[in-house]
Amino acid sequence: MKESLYTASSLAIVRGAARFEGRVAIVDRHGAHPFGDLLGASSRMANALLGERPDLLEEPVAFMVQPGVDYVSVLWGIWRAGGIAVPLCPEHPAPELEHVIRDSGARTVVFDALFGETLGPAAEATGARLLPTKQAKRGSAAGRRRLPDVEPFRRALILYTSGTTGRPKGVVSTHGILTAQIETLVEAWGWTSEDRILHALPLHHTHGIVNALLCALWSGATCEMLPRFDPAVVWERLSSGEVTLFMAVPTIYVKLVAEWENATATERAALSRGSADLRLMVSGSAPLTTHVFERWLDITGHELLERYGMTEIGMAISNPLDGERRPGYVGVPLSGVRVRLVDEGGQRITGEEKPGRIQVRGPGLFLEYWKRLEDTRAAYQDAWFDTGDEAVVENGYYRILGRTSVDIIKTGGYKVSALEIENVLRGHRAISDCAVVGVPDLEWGERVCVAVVPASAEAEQGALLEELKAWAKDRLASYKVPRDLILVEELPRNAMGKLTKPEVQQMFVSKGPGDAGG
Ligand code: MLC
Ligand code: AMP
Repeated sequence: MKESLYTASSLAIVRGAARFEGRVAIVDRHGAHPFGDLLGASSRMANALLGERPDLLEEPVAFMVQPGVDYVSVLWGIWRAGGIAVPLCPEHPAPELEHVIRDSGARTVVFDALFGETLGPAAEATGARLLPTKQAKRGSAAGRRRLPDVEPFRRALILYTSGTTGRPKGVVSTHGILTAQIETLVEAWGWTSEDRILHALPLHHTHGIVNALLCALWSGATCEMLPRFDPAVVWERLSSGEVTLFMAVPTIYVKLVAEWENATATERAALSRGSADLRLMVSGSAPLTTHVFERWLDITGHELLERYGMTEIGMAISNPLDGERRPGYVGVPLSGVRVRLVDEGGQRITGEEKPGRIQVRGPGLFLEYWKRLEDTRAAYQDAWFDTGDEAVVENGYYRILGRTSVDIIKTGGYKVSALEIENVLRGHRAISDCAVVGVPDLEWGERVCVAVVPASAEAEQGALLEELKAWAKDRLASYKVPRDLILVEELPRNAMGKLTKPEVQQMFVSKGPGDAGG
């Protein structure tokens, strides 16, 4: 009886967890939680979501839950009830949250009580029902029922990601797609139930959800979840001798290097010694500079394993677990993933050393952009997904050259759309026109910067930047907020009248980082 209610599941990841019932799945600020607890909690959660219904039948359910055991219980609870999980970022302002809830069509938002104020306006605007995690954890008044069969082809997850146009789009994966993505990584990076990963990544993106959390759960490993990234805490845990795996974006490694450099000689020695024992450290989501690769090697003795991926495709190209990890390169296609380069006309490029756009095929590719058939179709050439990234193959390894679109910016590992930011900024009364660009930055990869044609000749650069920052923060995720501003009389355009963003980027490069007054 207990078996069928708590552990029997058509979902591979949940079924697999039953094999590890007594092992620790999650370590969070409340302590250690075995897989058996996750099975029980997610079953109750599923019952609470179902109420009298037998199956949520792919109803999207949003959730805003702190990193830790409850996050997984809610995620699995939604899946076990037959719903589609839509994670929300607790740091997003109301308009971003409202967009995700409205666009996904989620009618229920499971939330931790401390996020009540954050969620209030978006829930009110969309009419979504707020279900406290605490209440959902108790299960359903209707009692426990047999949970529905959820086949691999059913939709599982919607992750919101910025594209070149409009607001962020929902990238939909099925259970089968997630399984393919996970199995590829578990095999490539040698995950076992003896692993323990230190998790300090956001839980509304694929890097934190699939690569770090779901791979650990799939393998019967332990996932130690920090409430947020804090360099001192991460160093303390990395050097504890308890962790075997770590995954992060390059900005995190830059911040960890800075933290180490600020420590005393004795502290540095202890941090370096302690972290040398990890089995594997991975970098991805943005380019890792050879400088950071070398610094990390000096400090920890680890050659960071750099890999390349995207929300729509999962991970596609990776340096090897065993074998040469070449700095500045992302390695070779992962098992089961097909990768090709095409030229501007979409023709396949053969042979090495000719740059082209990366296209990908394989069982880990997303199903669709949520309710955007045209966008989904446009993302493919034949059955190949076009990433919009350019690369070249040199001596067998892929090297990423950058994006084809200047309107996509990667900052701190987050992808943001310049056009989305411009649309919001143009709503400010002091702005007549503006151009948002990503400017190379040693810490953030790229910095979001804006050239502004002011509405009034009296506008003052520094004051306007501060005003715009405060204003944008209420409307956009903080990583989309411009960090620097230049006032211009007009934006640079070519003979056709088209905005020339490289020229805007150059203005900021020439000016250098720092305050907006320069
Ligand atoms: C924050 N700040 C920034 C910034 N973000 N400044 C410039 N550019 C940015 N992008 C500023 C804040 O305003 C604040 O300034 C200070 O930095 C600290 O802010 P914070 O929010 O506390 O920063 P921190 O927690 O240190 O965040 C840094 C980070 C975070 C690197 C931990 O950006 C992060 O978690 N990034 C990971 C994103 C990710 O998971 N991407 C994967 C997408 S999936 P002040 O002045 O107020 O102190 C994908 C596919 C794949 O890409 O291949 O994986
Ligand atoms: P996202 O849309 O947030 O999933 O981000 C995916 C994008 O991140 C890719 O299209 C690349 O532009 C970038 N990216 C991921 N990994 C790497 C890497 N190792 N090097 C360079 N860019 C990367």
